Amino acid sequence: MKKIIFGLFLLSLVSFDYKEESKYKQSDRPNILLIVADDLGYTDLGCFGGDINTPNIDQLAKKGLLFNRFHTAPLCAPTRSMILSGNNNHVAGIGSMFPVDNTSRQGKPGYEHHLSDRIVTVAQLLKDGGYQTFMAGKWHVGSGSAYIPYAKGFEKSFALLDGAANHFGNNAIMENMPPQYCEDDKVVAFPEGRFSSDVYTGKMIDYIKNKQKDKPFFAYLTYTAPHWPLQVPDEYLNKYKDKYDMGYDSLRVLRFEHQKAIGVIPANSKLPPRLSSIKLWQQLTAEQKKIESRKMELYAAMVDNLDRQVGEMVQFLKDTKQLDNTLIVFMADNGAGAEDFYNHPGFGPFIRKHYDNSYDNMGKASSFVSYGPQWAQVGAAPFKLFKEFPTEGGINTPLIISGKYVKRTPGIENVFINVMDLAPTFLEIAHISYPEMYNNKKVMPILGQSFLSFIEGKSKTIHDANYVYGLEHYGGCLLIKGNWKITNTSDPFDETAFELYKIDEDWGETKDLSKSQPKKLIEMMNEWKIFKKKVGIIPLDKGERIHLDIIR
Ligand SMILES: [Ca+2]
Repeated sequence: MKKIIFGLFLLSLVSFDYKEESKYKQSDRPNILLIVADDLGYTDLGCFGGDINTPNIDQLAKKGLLFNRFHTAPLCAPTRSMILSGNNNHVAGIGSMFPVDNTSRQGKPGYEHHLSDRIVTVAQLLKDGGYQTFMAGKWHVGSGSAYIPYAKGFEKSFALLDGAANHFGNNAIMENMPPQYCEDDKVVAFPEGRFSSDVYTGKMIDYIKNKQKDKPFFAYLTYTAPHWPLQVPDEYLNKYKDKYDMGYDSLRVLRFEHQKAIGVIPANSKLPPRLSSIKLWQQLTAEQKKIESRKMELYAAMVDNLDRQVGEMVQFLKDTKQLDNTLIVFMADNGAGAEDFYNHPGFGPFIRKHYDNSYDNMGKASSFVSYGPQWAQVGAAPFKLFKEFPTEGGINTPLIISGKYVKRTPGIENVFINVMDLAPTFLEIAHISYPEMYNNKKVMPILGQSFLSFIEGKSKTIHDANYVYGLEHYGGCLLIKGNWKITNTSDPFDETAFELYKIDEDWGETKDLSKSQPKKLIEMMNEWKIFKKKVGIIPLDKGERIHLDIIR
Protein backbone atom coordinates (compact mmCIF):
# COMPACT_ATOMS: atom_id res chain seq x y z
CA MET A 1 0.00 0.00 0.00
CA LYS A 2 1.74 3.15 -0.98
CA LYS A 3 0.94 6.54 0.33
CA ILE A 4 -0.11 9.19 -2.14
CA ILE A 5 2.05 12.23 -1.80
CA PHE A 6 -0.23 15.16 -1.57
CA GLY A 7 0.30 18.71 -2.57
CA LEU A 8 -0.23 21.43 -0.06
CA PHE A 9 -3.81 21.90 0.95
CA LEU A 10 -4.56 25.32 2.19
CA LEU A 11 -6.85 25.61 5.12
CA SER A 12 -10.26 26.39 3.86
CA LEU A 13 -11.88 29.75 4.18
CA VAL A 14 -15.59 29.48 3.75
CA SER A 15 -18.51 31.73 4.26
CA PHE A 16 -19.83 29.37 6.91
CA ASP A 17 -19.65 30.92 10.32
CA TYR A 18 -18.71 28.34 12.91
CA LYS A 19 -20.57 30.26 15.59
CA GLU A 20 -23.63 29.71 13.44
CA GLU A 21 -23.23 25.95 13.71
CA SER A 22 -24.15 25.81 17.37
CA LYS A 23 -27.38 27.61 16.56
CA TYR A 24 -28.70 24.48 14.85
CA LYS A 25 -29.71 21.33 16.58
CA GLN A 26 -28.79 18.04 14.89
CA SER A 27 -32.45 17.65 13.88
CA ASP A 28 -32.27 20.99 12.05
CA ARG A 29 -29.37 19.74 9.99
CA PRO A 30 -30.43 16.37 8.69
CA ASN A 31 -28.32 13.66 7.10
CA ILE A 32 -28.13 13.53 3.32
CA LEU A 33 -27.80 10.23 1.45
CA LEU A 34 -27.23 10.59 -2.29
CA ILE A 35 -27.26 7.28 -4.15
CA VAL A 36 -26.11 7.30 -7.78
CA ALA A 37 -26.72 4.37 -10.14
CA ASP A 38 -24.44 4.03 -13.15
CA ASP A 39 -26.05 3.80 -16.61
CA LEU A 40 -29.45 2.79 -15.24
CA GLY A 41 -32.14 3.11 -17.92
CA TYR A 42 -35.29 5.21 -17.65
CA THR A 43 -37.59 2.19 -17.93
CA ASP A 44 -35.79 -0.29 -15.65
CA LEU A 45 -37.17 0.37 -12.17
CA GLY A 46 -40.56 -0.99 -11.16
CA CYS A 47 -41.75 2.49 -10.14
CA PHE A 48 -40.76 3.77 -13.59
CA GLY A 49 -42.81 1.05 -15.29
CA GLY A 50 -40.11 -1.59 -15.64
CA ASP A 51 -40.30 -5.33 -15.09
CA ILE A 52 -37.20 -5.78 -12.88
CA ASN A 53 -37.83 -6.52 -9.21
CA THR A 54 -36.89 -3.29 -7.38
CA PRO A 55 -39.09 -3.18 -4.24
CA ASN A 56 -36.74 -1.10 -2.12
CA ILE A 57 -36.30 1.69 -4.64
CA ASP A 58 -40.03 1.53 -5.44
CA GLN A 59 -40.73 2.00 -1.74
CA LEU A 60 -38.67 5.21 -1.72
CA ALA A 61 -40.77 6.44 -4.64
CA LYS A 62 -44.01 5.35 -2.98
CA LYS A 63 -43.26 7.43 0.09
CA GLY A 64 -41.57 10.22 -1.81
CA LEU A 65 -41.42 11.98 -5.15
CA LEU A 66 -40.64 10.45 -8.53
CA PHE A 67 -39.38 12.98 -11.06
CA ASN A 68 -39.96 12.11 -14.70
CA ARG A 69 -38.08 15.11 -16.14
CA PHE A 70 -34.75 14.98 -14.32
CA HIS A 71 -31.88 16.04 -16.55
CA THR A 72 -28.23 15.08 -16.24
CA ALA A 73 -25.30 15.12 -18.67
CA PRO A 74 -25.15 12.30 -21.23
CA LEU A 75 -22.11 10.65 -19.59
CA CYS A 76 -20.76 9.66 -16.19
CA ALA A 77 -17.97 12.17 -15.54
CA PRO A 78 -19.68 15.42 -16.60
CA THR A 79 -22.76 14.48 -14.55
CA ARG A 80 -20.63 13.77 -11.50
CA SER A 81 -18.83 17.10 -11.88
CA MET A 82 -22.24 18.77 -11.90
CA ILE A 83 -23.46 16.86 -8.84
CA LEU A 84 -20.42 17.89 -6.84
CA SER A 85 -20.26 21.50 -7.99
CA GLY A 86 -23.85 22.53 -8.63
CA ASN A 87 -22.40 24.03 -11.77
CA ASN A 88 -21.96 23.32 -15.47
CA ASN A 89 -19.48 20.59 -16.45
CA HIS A 90 -17.22 23.10 -18.23
CA VAL A 91 -17.04 25.37 -15.20
CA ALA A 92 -16.33 22.29 -13.11
CA GLY A 93 -13.43 21.21 -15.36
CA ILE A 94 -15.05 18.26 -17.16
CA GLY A 95 -15.83 19.88 -20.52
CA SER A 96 -14.71 16.53 -21.83
CA MET A 97 -14.64 13.15 -20.19
CA PHE A 98 -12.20 12.00 -22.89
CA PRO A 99 -8.71 13.44 -23.33
CA VAL A 100 -8.61 16.40 -25.70
CA ASP A 101 -4.91 16.09 -26.58
CA ASN A 102 -3.89 17.60 -29.90
CA THR A 103 -7.01 19.73 -30.17
CA SER A 104 -7.46 23.46 -29.69
CA ARG A 105 -9.15 22.70 -26.36
CA GLN A 106 -6.09 21.06 -24.81
CA GLY A 107 -4.90 22.86 -21.68
CA LYS A 108 -7.75 25.39 -21.75
CA PRO A 109 -10.00 26.13 -18.76
CA GLY A 110 -13.00 23.83 -18.86
CA TYR A 111 -10.94 20.93 -20.15
CA GLU A 112 -8.81 20.20 -17.07
CA HIS A 113 -10.10 16.65 -16.92
CA HIS A 114 -10.48 16.93 -13.15
CA LEU A 115 -12.54 19.16 -10.85
CA SER A 116 -11.45 22.75 -11.43
CA ASP A 117 -10.60 25.41 -8.86
CA ARG A 118 -13.40 27.59 -10.22
CA ILE A 119 -15.81 25.58 -8.06
CA VAL A 120 -15.93 24.29 -4.49
CA THR A 121 -17.48 20.88 -4.01
CA VAL A 122 -20.63 20.51 -1.99
CA ALA A 123 -18.75 17.93 0.11
CA GLN A 124 -16.06 20.46 1.00
CA LEU A 125 -18.61 23.07 2.03
CA LEU A 126 -20.64 20.59 4.06
CA LYS A 127 -17.47 19.36 5.75
CA ASP A 128 -16.35 22.91 6.55
CA GLY A 129 -19.85 23.53 7.86
CA GLY A 130 -19.85 20.70 10.37
CA TYR A 131 -21.03 17.66 8.40
CA GLN A 132 -19.19 14.38 8.25
CA THR A 133 -18.67 13.60 4.59
CA PHE A 134 -18.38 10.07 3.19
CA MET A 135 -17.98 8.67 -0.28
CA ALA A 136 -18.00 5.08 -1.58
CA GLY A 137 -18.09 4.03 -5.22
CA LYS A 138 -17.12 5.57 -8.54
CA TRP A 139 -15.47 8.99 -8.54
CA HIS A 140 -14.39 9.60 -12.18
CA VAL A 141 -13.62 13.31 -11.82
CA GLY A 142 -9.86 13.29 -11.39
CA SER A 143 -7.19 10.82 -10.40
CA GLY A 144 -4.20 12.91 -9.38
CA SER A 145 -3.57 13.12 -5.64
CA ALA A 146 -4.95 16.66 -5.52
CA TYR A 147 -8.17 15.62 -7.23
CA ILE A 148 -9.34 12.48 -5.43
CA PRO A 149 -12.31 12.46 -2.99
CA TYR A 150 -10.01 12.96 0.01
CA ALA A 151 -8.74 16.20 -1.54
CA LYS A 152 -12.21 17.36 -2.54
CA GLY A 153 -13.99 17.35 0.78
CA PHE A 154 -14.64 13.73 1.71
CA GLU A 155 -13.33 12.76 5.14
CA LYS A 156 -13.68 9.07 4.43
CA SER A 157 -13.77 7.46 1.00
CA PHE A 158 -13.29 4.24 -0.87
CA ALA A 159 -13.29 5.13 -4.53
CA LEU A 160 -12.82 3.76 -8.00
CA LEU A 161 -11.18 6.66 -9.80
CA ASP A 162 -11.88 5.35 -13.32
CA GLY A 163 -15.09 5.16 -15.32
CA ALA A 164 -15.51 1.39 -15.15
CA ALA A 165 -13.85 -1.71 -13.72
CA ASN A 166 -14.21 -5.42 -13.25
CA HIS A 167 -16.88 -5.80 -10.55
CA PHE A 168 -15.00 -8.60 -8.77
CA GLY A 169 -11.36 -7.59 -8.67
CA ASN A 170 -8.35 -5.90 -10.12
CA ASN A 171 -8.14 -7.47 -13.57
CA ALA A 172 -7.72 -4.66 -16.09
CA ILE A 173 -10.42 -3.95 -18.65
CA MET A 174 -8.10 -1.89 -20.83
CA GLU A 175 -4.54 -2.49 -21.93
CA ASN A 176 -1.88 -1.09 -19.56
CA MET A 177 -4.58 0.44 -17.40
CA PRO A 178 -5.07 -1.43 -14.13
CA PRO A 179 -7.99 -0.07 -12.10
CA GLN A 180 -7.20 2.81 -9.75
CA TYR A 181 -8.72 2.70 -6.27
CA CYS A 182 -8.05 4.89 -3.30
CA GLU A 183 -9.11 4.76 0.31
CA ASP A 184 -8.86 8.20 1.88
CA ASP A 185 -5.35 9.39 0.89
CA LYS A 186 -3.94 5.95 0.03
CA VAL A 187 -3.74 3.92 -3.14
CA VAL A 188 -5.42 0.56 -2.49
CA ALA A 189 -6.48 -2.52 -4.41
CA PHE A 190 -10.05 -3.72 -4.73
CA PRO A 191 -10.79 -6.60 -2.31
CA GLU A 192 -10.36 -9.47 -4.77
CA GLY A 193 -13.38 -11.71 -5.25
CA ARG A 194 -15.98 -9.46 -3.62
CA PHE A 195 -18.75 -7.79 -5.64
CA SER A 196 -18.43 -4.05 -6.22
CA SER A 197 -21.85 -3.03 -4.88
CA ASP A 198 -21.41 -5.15 -1.72
CA VAL A 199 -18.08 -3.46 -1.05
CA TYR A 200 -19.47 0.06 -1.50
CA THR A 201 -22.54 -0.55 0.70
CA GLY A 202 -20.33 -2.13 3.37
CA LYS A 203 -17.89 0.77 3.37
CA MET A 204 -20.65 3.36 3.62
CA ILE A 205 -22.34 1.57 6.50
CA ASP A 206 -18.99 1.37 8.32
CA TYR A 207 -18.35 5.08 7.84
CA ILE A 208 -21.75 6.03 9.23
CA LYS A 209 -21.46 3.54 12.11
CA ASN A 210 -18.18 5.09 13.17
CA LYS A 211 -19.09 8.72 12.68
CA GLN A 212 -19.11 11.34 15.41
CA LYS A 213 -22.49 11.16 17.11
CA ASP A 214 -23.09 14.91 17.23
CA LYS A 215 -22.56 15.55 13.52
CA PRO A 216 -24.93 14.96 10.62
CA PHE A 217 -23.53 13.10 7.60
CA PHE A 218 -23.40 13.62 3.86
CA ALA A 219 -23.09 10.21 2.17
CA TYR A 220 -22.28 10.03 -1.55
CA LEU A 221 -22.83 6.42 -2.55
CA THR A 222 -22.02 5.92 -6.20
CA TYR A 223 -22.49 2.34 -7.33
CA THR A 224 -20.84 1.11 -10.51
CA ALA A 225 -23.88 -1.06 -11.21
CA PRO A 226 -25.48 -1.66 -13.63
CA HIS A 227 -22.61 -0.31 -15.78
CA TRP A 228 -20.88 -2.93 -17.95
CA PRO A 229 -19.20 -5.40 -17.69
CA LEU A 230 -22.45 -7.13 -16.71
CA GLN A 231 -21.25 -9.30 -13.83
CA VAL A 232 -23.24 -10.56 -10.85
CA PRO A 233 -22.72 -12.65 -7.71
CA ASP A 234 -23.37 -16.37 -8.28
CA GLU A 235 -26.80 -16.37 -6.61
CA TYR A 236 -27.94 -13.75 -9.12
CA LEU A 237 -26.69 -15.53 -12.25
CA ASN A 238 -29.98 -17.31 -12.96
CA LYS A 239 -32.42 -15.04 -11.17
CA TYR A 240 -33.89 -13.77 -14.47
CA LYS A 241 -33.42 -16.93 -16.49
CA ASP A 242 -35.78 -17.13 -19.49
CA LYS A 243 -37.44 -13.83 -18.53
CA TYR A 244 -36.39 -11.99 -21.68
CA ASP A 245 -37.07 -14.51 -24.40
CA MET A 246 -39.65 -12.14 -25.88
CA GLY A 247 -36.70 -10.10 -27.17
CA TYR A 248 -35.75 -6.46 -27.22
CA ASP A 249 -38.36 -5.25 -29.70
CA SER A 250 -41.29 -6.59 -27.67
CA LEU A 251 -39.86 -5.56 -24.31
CA ARG A 252 -39.39 -2.03 -25.59
CA VAL A 253 -43.07 -1.74 -26.47
CA LEU A 254 -44.21 -3.45 -23.25
CA ARG A 255 -42.25 -1.09 -21.03
CA PHE A 256 -43.32 1.96 -23.01
CA GLU A 257 -47.00 0.98 -22.73
CA HIS A 258 -46.65 0.28 -19.03
CA GLN A 259 -45.03 3.68 -18.45
CA LYS A 260 -48.03 5.31 -20.10
CA ALA A 261 -50.47 3.18 -18.10
CA ILE A 262 -48.99 4.17 -14.73
CA GLY A 263 -48.53 7.83 -15.71
CA VAL A 264 -44.73 8.05 -15.77
CA ILE A 265 -45.01 9.47 -19.28
CA PRO A 266 -47.99 11.23 -20.90
CA ALA A 267 -50.77 8.91 -22.14
CA ASN A 268 -50.47 10.35 -25.64
CA SER A 269 -46.70 9.71 -25.92
CA LYS A 270 -45.45 8.16 -29.14
CA LEU A 271 -42.65 5.62 -29.16
CA PRO A 272 -39.77 6.92 -31.31
CA PRO A 273 -38.84 4.67 -34.23
CA ARG A 274 -36.52 1.79 -33.34
CA LEU A 275 -32.95 2.03 -34.65
CA SER A 276 -32.82 0.62 -38.14
CA SER A 277 -29.18 -0.38 -37.55
CA ILE A 278 -30.36 -3.05 -35.12
CA LYS A 279 -31.52 -6.37 -36.48
CA LEU A 280 -35.17 -7.17 -35.87
CA TRP A 281 -35.48 -9.71 -33.05
CA GLN A 282 -37.38 -12.07 -35.33
CA GLN A 283 -34.46 -12.08 -37.77
CA LEU A 284 -32.03 -13.45 -35.18
CA THR A 285 -31.11 -17.13 -35.22
CA ALA A 286 -32.08 -19.27 -32.22
CA GLU A 287 -28.47 -19.16 -31.00
CA GLN A 288 -28.30 -15.36 -31.32
CA LYS A 289 -31.58 -15.01 -29.43
CA LYS A 290 -30.24 -17.19 -26.63
CA ILE A 291 -27.16 -15.00 -26.22
CA GLU A 292 -29.12 -11.75 -26.47
CA SER A 293 -31.65 -12.89 -23.86
CA ARG A 294 -28.80 -13.83 -21.56
CA LYS A 295 -27.37 -10.29 -21.75
CA MET A 296 -30.64 -8.81 -20.53
CA GLU A 297 -31.04 -11.48 -17.85
CA LEU A 298 -27.68 -10.44 -16.42
CA TYR A 299 -28.43 -6.74 -16.68
CA ALA A 300 -31.75 -7.25 -14.85
CA ALA A 301 -30.02 -9.30 -12.16
CA MET A 302 -27.54 -6.48 -11.67
CA VAL A 303 -30.34 -3.92 -11.24
CA ASP A 304 -32.12 -6.32 -8.85
CA ASN A 305 -28.94 -6.56 -6.78
CA LEU A 306 -28.58 -2.77 -6.81
CA ASP A 307 -32.06 -2.56 -5.33
CA ARG A 308 -31.04 -4.97 -2.59
CA GLN A 309 -28.12 -2.66 -1.75
CA VAL A 310 -30.45 0.32 -1.47
CA GLY A 311 -32.67 -1.76 0.81
CA GLU A 312 -29.69 -2.60 2.99
CA MET A 313 -28.73 1.07 3.35
CA VAL A 314 -32.28 2.10 4.24
CA GLN A 315 -32.64 -0.76 6.74
CA PHE A 316 -29.36 0.24 8.38
CA LEU A 317 -30.60 3.82 8.80
CA LYS A 318 -33.87 2.53 10.19
CA ASP A 319 -32.18 0.16 12.64
CA THR A 320 -29.92 2.94 13.88
CA LYS A 321 -32.84 5.40 14.15
CA GLN A 322 -31.38 7.78 11.59
CA LEU A 323 -33.89 7.25 8.79
CA ASP A 324 -36.39 9.90 9.84
CA ASN A 325 -33.67 12.53 9.89
CA THR A 326 -32.23 11.67 6.47
CA LEU A 327 -33.01 13.08 3.05
CA ILE A 328 -32.56 10.29 0.51
CA VAL A 329 -31.93 11.04 -3.16
CA PHE A 330 -31.68 8.21 -5.67
CA MET A 331 -30.65 9.01 -9.25
CA ALA A 332 -29.03 7.64 -12.38
CA ASP A 333 -26.08 9.50 -13.87
CA ASN A 334 -27.04 9.23 -17.56
CA GLY A 335 -29.22 7.22 -19.92
CA ALA A 336 -28.95 3.51 -20.66
CA GLY A 337 -25.45 2.55 -21.87
CA ALA A 338 -25.19 1.25 -25.41
CA GLU A 339 -21.43 0.80 -25.59
CA ASP A 340 -20.13 -2.68 -26.34
CA PHE A 341 -16.39 -2.61 -25.73
CA TYR A 342 -16.04 -6.37 -26.24
CA ASN A 343 -16.86 -5.81 -29.90
CA HIS A 344 -15.24 -2.38 -30.16
CA PRO A 345 -12.48 -2.04 -32.78
CA GLY A 346 -10.16 -0.22 -30.37
CA PHE A 347 -10.91 -1.76 -26.96
CA GLY A 348 -12.13 -5.16 -28.19
CA PRO A 349 -8.85 -7.00 -28.91
CA PHE A 350 -7.52 -6.63 -25.34
CA ILE A 351 -10.86 -7.54 -23.77
CA ARG A 352 -11.38 -10.57 -26.02
CA LYS A 353 -7.88 -11.79 -25.15
CA HIS A 354 -8.45 -11.60 -21.40
CA TYR A 355 -12.17 -12.28 -20.98
CA ASP A 356 -14.32 -15.21 -22.01
CA ASN A 357 -17.87 -14.47 -23.18
CA SER A 358 -18.86 -18.05 -23.96
CA TYR A 359 -22.50 -18.64 -23.01
CA ASP A 360 -21.92 -20.54 -19.76
CA ASN A 361 -19.38 -18.00 -18.56
CA MET A 362 -21.49 -14.89 -19.22
CA GLY A 363 -22.01 -12.83 -16.07
CA LYS A 364 -19.03 -14.24 -14.20
CA ALA A 365 -15.94 -12.27 -13.18
CA SER A 366 -14.00 -13.54 -16.19
CA SER A 367 -16.63 -12.40 -18.72
CA PHE A 368 -17.12 -8.97 -20.24
CA VAL A 369 -20.71 -8.64 -21.40
CA SER A 370 -22.52 -5.46 -22.42
CA TYR A 371 -26.11 -5.36 -23.62
CA GLY A 372 -25.48 -2.97 -26.50
CA PRO A 373 -27.75 -0.50 -28.29
CA GLN A 374 -30.33 -3.21 -28.92
CA TRP A 375 -31.22 -3.38 -25.21
CA ALA A 376 -30.19 0.21 -24.37
CA GLN A 377 -33.02 1.42 -26.58
CA VAL A 378 -35.35 -0.61 -24.35
CA GLY A 379 -33.95 1.15 -21.28
CA ALA A 380 -34.45 4.51 -22.98
CA ALA A 381 -37.80 3.55 -24.55
CA PRO A 382 -39.81 6.79 -24.59
CA PHE A 383 -36.77 8.73 -25.74
CA LYS A 384 -34.45 8.99 -28.71
CA LEU A 385 -31.01 7.34 -28.44
CA PHE A 386 -29.19 6.75 -25.12
CA LYS A 387 -26.03 7.47 -23.11
CA GLU A 388 -23.46 9.70 -24.87
CA PHE A 389 -26.10 11.58 -26.86
CA PRO A 390 -27.65 14.95 -25.96
CA THR A 391 -31.09 13.58 -26.88
CA GLU A 392 -33.50 12.85 -24.01
CA GLY A 393 -32.41 9.21 -24.12
CA GLY A 394 -28.97 10.28 -22.93
CA ILE A 395 -29.97 12.85 -20.33
CA ASN A 396 -33.48 12.26 -18.94
CA THR A 397 -32.90 9.83 -16.10
CA PRO A 398 -34.64 8.46 -12.99
CA LEU A 399 -34.72 10.61 -9.86
CA ILE A 400 -36.47 9.79 -6.59
CA ILE A 401 -36.42 12.05 -3.55
CA SER A 402 -37.63 10.66 -0.27
CA GLY A 403 -37.39 11.13 3.48
CA LYS A 404 -36.80 14.24 5.55
CA TYR A 405 -38.30 17.45 4.08
CA VAL A 406 -40.52 15.68 1.54
CA LYS A 407 -43.89 17.08 2.48
CA ARG A 408 -45.63 17.10 -0.90
CA THR A 409 -48.12 14.33 -1.54
CA PRO A 410 -46.12 11.35 -2.82
CA GLY A 411 -46.38 10.81 -6.55
CA ILE A 412 -45.02 11.56 -10.00
CA GLU A 413 -43.69 15.09 -10.48
CA ASN A 414 -43.67 16.43 -14.01
CA VAL A 415 -41.44 19.44 -13.36
CA PHE A 416 -38.11 20.33 -14.89
CA ILE A 417 -35.26 19.65 -12.50
CA ASN A 418 -31.59 19.03 -13.19
CA VAL A 419 -28.48 17.60 -11.63
CA MET A 420 -27.02 21.02 -10.75
CA ASP A 421 -29.97 21.59 -8.39
CA LEU A 422 -28.77 18.96 -5.91
CA ALA A 423 -25.78 20.84 -4.43
CA PRO A 424 -27.65 24.11 -3.71
CA THR A 425 -30.46 22.10 -2.10
CA PHE A 426 -28.05 20.27 0.17
CA LEU A 427 -26.39 23.56 1.11
CA GLU A 428 -29.73 25.18 1.92
CA ILE A 429 -30.67 22.24 4.11
CA ALA A 430 -27.37 22.62 5.97
CA HIS A 431 -27.76 26.41 6.28
CA ILE A 432 -24.57 27.00 4.32
CA SER A 433 -24.20 29.60 1.61
CA TYR A 434 -22.00 29.15 -1.44
CA PRO A 435 -18.92 31.37 -1.11
CA GLU A 436 -17.61 33.96 -3.56
CA MET A 437 -14.03 33.17 -2.55
CA TYR A 438 -12.45 29.91 -1.51
CA ASN A 439 -8.82 29.43 -0.52
CA ASN A 440 -8.26 33.08 -1.43
CA LYS A 441 -9.46 32.49 -4.96
CA LYS A 442 -12.62 33.72 -6.60
CA VAL A 443 -15.01 30.91 -7.51
CA MET A 444 -17.85 31.00 -10.04
CA PRO A 445 -21.40 31.44 -8.72
CA ILE A 446 -23.33 28.19 -8.41
CA LEU A 447 -25.70 27.58 -11.35
CA GLY A 448 -28.25 25.17 -9.87
CA GLN A 449 -31.27 26.20 -7.83
CA SER A 450 -32.41 24.65 -4.58
CA PHE A 451 -35.57 22.52 -4.80
CA LEU A 452 -36.12 22.52 -1.04
CA SER A 453 -39.23 24.69 -1.11
CA PHE A 454 -40.65 22.49 -3.89
CA ILE A 455 -40.28 19.21 -2.01
CA GLU A 456 -41.63 20.89 1.12
CA GLY A 457 -44.74 21.78 -0.84
CA LYS A 458 -44.17 25.50 -0.52
CA SER A 459 -43.72 26.18 -4.24
CA LYS A 460 -45.28 24.74 -7.38
CA THR A 461 -42.19 24.64 -9.54
CA ILE A 462 -38.41 24.63 -9.32
CA HIS A 463 -37.42 26.71 -12.35
CA ASP A 464 -39.41 29.45 -14.05
CA ALA A 465 -40.58 29.21 -17.66
CA ASN A 466 -37.58 31.14 -18.98
CA TYR A 467 -34.97 29.03 -17.22
CA VAL A 468 -32.25 27.85 -19.59
CA TYR A 469 -30.55 24.46 -19.20
CA GLY A 470 -27.66 24.07 -21.59
CA LEU A 471 -25.05 21.39 -21.95
CA GLU A 472 -22.15 20.47 -24.18
CA HIS A 473 -19.96 17.42 -24.12
CA TYR A 474 -17.53 16.56 -26.88
CA GLY A 475 -19.62 18.22 -29.55
CA GLY A 476 -22.97 16.92 -28.31
CA CYS A 477 -25.05 20.02 -27.54
CA LEU A 478 -28.43 20.74 -26.07
CA LEU A 479 -30.31 23.70 -24.69
CA ILE A 480 -33.73 23.55 -23.05
CA LYS A 481 -35.81 26.65 -22.41
CA GLY A 482 -39.33 26.06 -21.15
CA ASN A 483 -40.93 23.47 -23.39
CA TRP A 484 -38.45 23.97 -26.23
CA LYS A 485 -35.20 22.21 -26.91
CA ILE A 486 -32.42 22.50 -29.46
CA THR A 487 -29.97 19.70 -29.89
CA ASN A 488 -26.99 18.90 -32.06
CA THR A 489 -25.83 15.34 -32.69
CA SER A 490 -23.83 15.99 -35.86
CA ASP A 491 -20.62 13.99 -36.29
CA PRO A 492 -18.25 15.46 -37.45
CA PHE A 493 -19.50 18.46 -35.53
CA ASP A 494 -21.38 21.09 -37.51
CA GLU A 495 -22.54 24.14 -35.56
CA THR A 496 -25.30 24.85 -38.07
CA ALA A 497 -26.89 21.43 -37.53
CA PHE A 498 -29.10 22.16 -34.52
CA GLU A 499 -32.54 20.58 -34.48
CA LEU A 500 -35.57 22.03 -32.71
CA TYR A 501 -38.14 20.12 -30.68
CA LYS A 502 -41.16 20.95 -28.56
CA ILE A 503 -40.45 18.45 -25.82
CA ASP A 504 -43.66 18.75 -23.82
CA GLU A 505 -45.54 17.35 -26.82
CA ASP A 506 -42.77 15.28 -28.34
CA TRP A 507 -40.86 13.45 -25.62
CA GLY A 508 -39.24 11.21 -28.21
CA GLU A 509 -37.84 14.12 -30.30
CA THR A 510 -39.40 12.72 -33.44
CA LYS A 511 -40.44 15.97 -35.20
CA ASP A 512 -37.65 18.41 -35.97
CA LEU A 513 -39.27 21.88 -36.15
CA SER A 514 -36.13 23.81 -37.11
CA LYS A 515 -37.44 24.44 -40.64
CA SER A 516 -41.07 25.12 -39.78
CA GLN A 517 -40.34 27.34 -36.74
CA PRO A 518 -37.37 29.46 -37.88
CA LYS A 519 -38.05 32.31 -35.42
CA LYS A 520 -38.04 29.94 -32.47
CA LEU A 521 -34.82 28.38 -33.75
CA ILE A 522 -33.16 31.83 -33.91
CA GLU A 523 -34.33 32.63 -30.38
CA MET A 524 -32.94 29.34 -29.08
CA MET A 525 -29.67 29.74 -31.01
CA ASN A 526 -29.23 33.17 -29.42
CA GLU A 527 -29.64 31.54 -26.02
CA TRP A 528 -27.04 28.97 -27.08
CA LYS A 529 -24.51 31.69 -27.93
CA ILE A 530 -25.04 33.34 -24.53
CA PHE A 531 -24.76 30.01 -22.75
CA LYS A 532 -21.65 28.95 -24.65
CA LYS A 533 -19.85 32.13 -23.61
CA LYS A 534 -21.10 31.95 -20.02
CA VAL A 535 -19.65 28.51 -19.31
CA GLY A 536 -16.66 28.67 -21.68
CA ILE A 537 -17.35 26.08 -24.36
CA ILE A 538 -14.70 25.74 -27.06
CA PRO A 539 -16.20 24.08 -30.17
CA LEU A 540 -14.66 20.94 -31.63
CA ASP A 541 -12.05 21.52 -34.32
CA LYS A 542 -13.15 21.35 -37.94
CA GLY A 543 -13.71 17.73 -38.94
CA GLU A 544 -13.08 16.44 -35.41
CA ARG A 545 -15.15 13.40 -34.48
CA ILE A 546 -16.05 11.82 -31.18
CA HIS A 547 -13.98 8.70 -30.88
CA LEU A 548 -16.37 6.12 -29.45
CA ASP A 549 -18.05 4.09 -32.17
CA ILE A 550 -21.62 3.48 -31.14
CA ILE A 551 -24.17 2.18 -33.55
CA ARG A 552 -27.09 4.54 -33.98
CA1 LIG B 1 -22.81 6.38 -16.24
